[in-house]
Amino acid sequence: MKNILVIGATGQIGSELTLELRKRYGDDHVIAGYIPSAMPKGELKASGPSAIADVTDRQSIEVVARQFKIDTIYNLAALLSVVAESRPAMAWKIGIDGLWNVLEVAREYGCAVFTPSSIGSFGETTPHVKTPQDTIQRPRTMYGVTKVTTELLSDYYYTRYGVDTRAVRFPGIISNVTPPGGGTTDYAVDIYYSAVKGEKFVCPLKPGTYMDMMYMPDALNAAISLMEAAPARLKHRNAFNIAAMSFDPEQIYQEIKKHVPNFEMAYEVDPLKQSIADSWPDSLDDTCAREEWDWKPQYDLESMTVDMLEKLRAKLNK
Ligand code: AKB
Repeated sequence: MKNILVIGATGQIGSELTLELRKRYGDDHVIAGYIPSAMPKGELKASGPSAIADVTDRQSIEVVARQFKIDTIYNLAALLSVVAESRPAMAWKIGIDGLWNVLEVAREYGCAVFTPSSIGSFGETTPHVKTPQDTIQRPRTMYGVTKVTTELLSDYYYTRYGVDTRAVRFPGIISNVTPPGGGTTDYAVDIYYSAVKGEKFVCPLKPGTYMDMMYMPDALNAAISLMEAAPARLKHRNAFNIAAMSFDPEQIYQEIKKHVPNFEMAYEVDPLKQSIADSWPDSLDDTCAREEWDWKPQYDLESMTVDMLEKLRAKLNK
């Protein structure tokens, strides 16, 4: 039986990943790692063990690894793209110095490590349509710089020390549980909240801005399936392109309008978000993930929209 530590367990992905891992591996085998300013609450707190695991403090990770005999770490600590531009030093400290700490503990205690990269690891000079697995990565954002470095450092620990590092490049993740914070793709979550609350949505990106997106159940499945994949099949490790859907603001708006006919949207472009989005791919080619570990998403824009609206209506009592 595995013993898993999720670092960043109270964040957008961590909060749902921890519960999904507990379902699959047993509540007591999945530790929710948190920092004191973001303590676990509710089901996350009640359903299993939690412990302080701060990436910027190697000892805190080491203590948890030793105490709970951890063999797998999901390291989700990061500042998202927009907030990283206003706090670049902190983005580096968490994303890279923090990763270094995680990898050193993994090396010492024999843990496998999943540290996600992102579509943000690409830049203007990357081919934007059906972006290949192996291609140009010259991002100009601090988020992108940390994500490319994450991929390289994770590969380095695998080839140099044999640490079992694996990762995907997450697209924008859409969920109805914990809201994201400070990302370029956040609009695709916020738009559903506005629709369900009966509010007009003000979109920070121009029509025609295509980006890859994914519904949370697929994102969780991707992370767990990759960590369970037979190592002999993996030609790539850090990090796999994965794709489920690509749309622009107009398409998601029209899809929601099928269910909320009075829903209104206006555009008020945020120049920083727009420039980041323009530098990211319109769509990814995920052939390698499909071939090497049988990646296959379940949700498209249509089925995700039905589920998002239903779950959010229940959550917000609408
Ligand atoms: C962001 O928008 O910063 C993230 C991402 C795509 O990595 N959601």
